[in-house]
This record gives sequence, structure tokens and C-alpha cells, in this order.
Amino acid sequence: MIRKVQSTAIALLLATNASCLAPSDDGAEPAALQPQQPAEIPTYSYRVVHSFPHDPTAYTQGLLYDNGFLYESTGQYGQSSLRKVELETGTVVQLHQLDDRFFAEGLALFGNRLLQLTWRANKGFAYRLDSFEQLAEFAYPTEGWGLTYDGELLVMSDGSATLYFRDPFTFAEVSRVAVVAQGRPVSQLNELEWIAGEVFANIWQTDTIARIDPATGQVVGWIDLTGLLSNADRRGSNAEVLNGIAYDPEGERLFVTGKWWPKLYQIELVSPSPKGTP
Ligand SMILES: [Ca+2]
Repeated sequence: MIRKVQSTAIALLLATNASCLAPSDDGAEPAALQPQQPAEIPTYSYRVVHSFPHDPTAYTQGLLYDNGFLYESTGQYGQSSLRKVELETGTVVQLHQLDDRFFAEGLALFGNRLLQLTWRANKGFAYRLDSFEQLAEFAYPTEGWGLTYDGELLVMSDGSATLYFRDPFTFAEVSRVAVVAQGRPVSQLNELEWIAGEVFANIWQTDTIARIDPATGQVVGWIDLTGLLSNADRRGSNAEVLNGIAYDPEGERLFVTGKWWPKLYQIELVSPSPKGTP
């Protein structure tokens, strides 16, 4: 039985990697392809590079960076919005409020369009990046949680352990992948960000971000952001859970915040290995 599972795994490896060695004639797997115990997943910590003000009434559900500004989607019925935010001051420089029926969620940038999900209305909205003029609506069958764009397809989460890849023009599902860590499903995938070939995902109700290989769904790293929002900053605010990841690819700057957090942080990841590179 175990042998059979191993053979299946080998077949999958061969099918997905054209350069793999073929099994030898006697059926024995080449040594390099022997299945191994799942590797331990590294846990990264962080260093704060800068902290910036963040609107403590913004229930952050979607966050992205473009051309010097943050774009943010905020949730809650009656308070849901799309906003353009000045990074350094946290000042909202452009605002679109959604109808009270909608609880806004994930946000992605595709070309000159902002695409915004809603939680349970099975409906999303496309806006012009510059004017926030609403251009279109689109539908999907699941809840809407996180959204990002990988340069070709949209990547969407719905609170489960599945990531959906969707056509950015039609929003039709192209494919999906199950997210796993050492063989176990990782659910509660929330706000997303495409960063250098990986999907970063907030895990809802935790201080953890998962780094996910989008081709396999494997979690290749955890980021532990425990303590990022200090007790002093938390005091007197309604600050809720960590949520919101944005990336500036040109400056290689990683930004994170949370729901109703008074601060937004630029952070650097710190390798778990004491001998690791900085
Ligand atoms: Ca994001």
C-alpha cells in the first residue's frame, strides 16, 4: 500500500517535471526521487522598517500598493469603502463608499482597473483606477475574501483552504489549488498579495501570514507577526486582527496592517536560520 502511494507520487513528479529521470527497468525509483518526510516549514519573524499612520476606522479587507499610494478596501455593512491613501500620512485622498447592502472585501489591481470583492453578495465591482468610476460588476459563487493579481490571472480566497485562479477579464475560474502545510489543509485564507512568485495570505484570526507556492498549494514559509501592533498602540483603539498585505515591487517594500489598526508597517522578513542571510 505504501509502495503504491509512493509510485503514484513518483508518477505525479514525472508528469510535472519533464527533466525528471525515468524509473529504472526494475521499477526501483532513482535515489533522487525517493519520497521524503515533508520538510519542516520555516517560520520567519520580522523587523519594522517604518511605521505609518492608518485610519483606525478602516476595517481593512483588501490592500495594495501602486505608484506611491496604497489602495484599500474596507468592510462592515454601512462602512464599506474603496479608498486611495497617502502612504506617509495615512490620509485618505480619494473615497468611494459602497451601498449599505455590501460588505467590501479583497482588492486587486488589473491594468487600470481596481477589482473589489464583497463578502456574501456573490458580487464584485470594477472601478477605474484614477477616478473610482464604477465600470462593471462581476459574479462568483463563493464568499469573497482576498484577491490579488499574479500578472496573468487573479488569485482569490473565500475563507476555505482553496485558492481560485480567475480570468481578469471575465472573472471565470481557470483553475484552483488546495493549500496545504505538511499534508494538512490550511483554511481561513484571507487577504492576499502576489509577491515575487508566491502568494502571501493572512490566516484569519491569527498573526500569521502563509507564503504559498501557487503551483502546488504548498506552504513554503510562515511569517509570525506576533507583537507587531504594540499594546500601547492597541490600547484605546478597537484594533482587531492582522489583515492587509501590500507590496511595492520596485522598492521591494512589504506593508502590513490590520482591521481598525491605527498603524501600518513596512517590515522586513527575518530568516529563521541563525546562519541565514539577512
Ligand atoms: Ca493585498
